[in-house]
Amino acid sequence: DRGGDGDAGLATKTRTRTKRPPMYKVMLLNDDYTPMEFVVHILERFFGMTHAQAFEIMLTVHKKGLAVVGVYSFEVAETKVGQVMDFARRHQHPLQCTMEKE
Ligand code: TYC
Repeated sequence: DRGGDGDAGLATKTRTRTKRPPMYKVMLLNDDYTPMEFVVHILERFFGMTHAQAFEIMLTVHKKGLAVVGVYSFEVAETKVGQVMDFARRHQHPLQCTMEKE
């Protein structure tokens, strides 16, 4: 049986907690140098947004300083952050992308 009776055979119930995995917000940060169109391109390419959605989120980051661009499992969030940081670095833009537990 399951339960802490030292296997005297008494059926004591132990509750099994099913925890949802934690989710992670992926955020883009504003800066003064990365071109707006480059940010729009990133949002289309790595976050599956339409051009209109991407433009809107880019403007939010530009005006507010940052925005959440998606919420994912740890592994997916880590991959997205890596893809954005690599792509920005390859194009010599200072764009920053970070993740944070929800
Ligand atoms: N502020 C940038 C500009 O004026 C545009 C920008 C938007 C940069 C979003 C980064 O995450 C960003 N060219």
